Amino acid sequence: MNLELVSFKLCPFAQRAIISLNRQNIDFSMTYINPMNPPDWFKKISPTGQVPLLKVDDQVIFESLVITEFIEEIANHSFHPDTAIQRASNRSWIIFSGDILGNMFELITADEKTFNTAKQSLFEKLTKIESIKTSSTFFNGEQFNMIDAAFAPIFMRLSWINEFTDNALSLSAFKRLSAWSDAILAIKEVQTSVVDGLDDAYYSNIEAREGYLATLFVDEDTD
Ligand SMILES: N[C@@H](CCC(=O)N[C@@H](CS)C(=O)NCC(=O)O)C(=O)O
Repeated sequence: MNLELVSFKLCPFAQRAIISLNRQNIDFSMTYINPMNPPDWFKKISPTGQVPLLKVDDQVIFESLVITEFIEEIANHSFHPDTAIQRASNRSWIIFSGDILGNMFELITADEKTFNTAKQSLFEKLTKIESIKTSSTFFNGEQFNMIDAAFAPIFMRLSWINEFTDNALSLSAFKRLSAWSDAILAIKEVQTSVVDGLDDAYYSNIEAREGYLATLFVDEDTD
């Protein structure tokens, strides 16, 4: 089976699939396209115009949750919990985490007022997750699962934003989420799921959007 993942370099949804593929030791090729000028072949095969897309031989699947579920199904062992109810609950929280990424897209582009609204919405969601997160290392226990891969891009971007600013989105009030974030960001497949220098690209991307967040950057040139 030939797998080709199509994405933008900065796409957090694709990062979930990259982590899952690497964690499962599944061979795939990566094709990055320019979000500002997607090629015609992409427009032809993408029903939504969004990435990630996974080309599987001559078929195309889309939606990161579906792609990561597919990866689970073709892998030799599962990084999803054993029971149907736990798997369903994980999927619910994975979909919820997509809304967190929505808040984060807003945060990086917004003026001060919208930034504060998006931050409040983000922190309300984090509070809900903090309240259901147990003291285990990862979401379901001591094993890194698919749901941990889904949250990895969120924690990675939050940690970058906190580095670029004086902890504008600090997780310190969330003890369990902070420990969970540390555990996820220490995983090799998470660290290698982005191209080198993506933190600098993220910095430049936020700077170029000239929103309120860029004004919070501490005066340190990352170039
Ligand atoms: N629900 C989708 C969201 C994917 C998504 O929002 N992708 C962004 C890039 S990270 C995108 O393609 N944006 C371009 C657009 O919406 O036109 C998933 O989980 O795969």
